[in-house]
Amino acid sequence: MNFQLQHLSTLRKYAGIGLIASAMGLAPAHVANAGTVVRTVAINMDDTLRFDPEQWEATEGESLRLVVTNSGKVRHELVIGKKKELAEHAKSMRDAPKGHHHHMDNAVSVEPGQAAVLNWTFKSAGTWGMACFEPGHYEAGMVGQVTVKPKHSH
Ligand SMILES: [Cu+2]
Repeated sequence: MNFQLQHLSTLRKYAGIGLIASAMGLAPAHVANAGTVVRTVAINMDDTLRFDPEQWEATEGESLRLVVTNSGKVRHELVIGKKKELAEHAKSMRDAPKGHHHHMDNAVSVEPGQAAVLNWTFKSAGTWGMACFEPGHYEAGMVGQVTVKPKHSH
């Protein structure tokens, strides 16, 4: 096994742990309490051009605090949107590569070795995506998926 493969399999292992931690993080939402429950989700980005976890789950309307860490040596970003919106954004960036700047509440750009927080609430259930639009990263597969479950009605 060469180093690259070994490194990737280690990352997969961590991704699994991340998913378990993420599922466990759902527990406080079931505690009856006044006030808003905010769930923290840790997401790592690195120069293998992957998000860790690559897939996670959320609930419609849930208040999330995404702690996004860049453990790589180049800048990465996390942009959240519906898959179609992300694909359209990727296309518009290829058409106008100099237009790479976000001033949106669904994106956070993180310098190497830094972490940033994105407060986010999924407004509808369904399949959402994560993407990095640093040049070439989306095309190289720096994308992820968030499955958003409908809010329970009481
Ligand atoms: Cu990236």
